[in-house]
Amino acid sequence: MERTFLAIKPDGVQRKLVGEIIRRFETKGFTLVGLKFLKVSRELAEQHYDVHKERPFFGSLVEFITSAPVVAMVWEGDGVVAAARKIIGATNPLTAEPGTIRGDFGINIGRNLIHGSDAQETAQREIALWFKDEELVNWQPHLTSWLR
Ligand code: 3AN
Repeated sequence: MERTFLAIKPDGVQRKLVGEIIRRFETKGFTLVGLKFLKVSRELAEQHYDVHKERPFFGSLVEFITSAPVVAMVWEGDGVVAAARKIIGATNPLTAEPGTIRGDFGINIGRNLIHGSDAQETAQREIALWFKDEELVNWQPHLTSWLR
């Protein structure tokens, strides 16, 4: 079953948007299989954002993600990687569509509330980086047959 990695960034936690953000994935019908609240180490931040290490904003990105706690999550469901990116919206909250998380709650590209894996391979890499196997729960909600 397809899985994606999502992280509510420090701004989402500070602004008390954790419940609102989780609600959007829950009510859409995806299944939560991993969840933790943590202060990110510099090492984890640098590994997570490795693809951006040559970009001018890499330093501030690492500073920001390590500055305060985040909510790390793994969600499961058919097509969850692409669907979560749609629910999240475009990278720049100013141009993200209304109705998306970033479109509804953000104005600043450096404070865009949530991270979501951009492809299935990235999701596998990020899930393995953030979660141990035993921290992920293999389960199916009983209401599955009403959704699919
Ligand atoms: P997304 O999070 O939509 O996949 P990426 O992967 O292009 O976007 O960028 C990763 C993170 O880097 C973004 N979530 C954002 O916080 C930050 N970022 C991207 N572009 C910029 C930029 N031009 N200035 C500052 N921060 C940026």
